[in-house]
Amino acid sequence: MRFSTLSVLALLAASIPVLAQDNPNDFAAVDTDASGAISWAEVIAALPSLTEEAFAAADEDESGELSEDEYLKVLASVAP
Ligand SMILES: [Ca+2]
Repeated sequence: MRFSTLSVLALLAASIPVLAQDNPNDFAAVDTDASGAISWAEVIAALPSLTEEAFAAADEDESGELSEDEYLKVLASVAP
């Protein structure tokens, strides 16, 4: 009994960071400060392989951040 409880706890602990990073499709989850736009720091946390060039290209209004529409285009561009 004790072993199984520890196993469940270990599984939960191991899966939490994966869930946080494995959810790039959720705009609200990526916008960690809830500003309504995705900054470079926020986008890199969700999509570590994204280049600054791709970020700048997606930032169509050159606000320095990505709106939800702009972010969805980034997601489409990195999708397999
Ligand atoms: Ca933000």
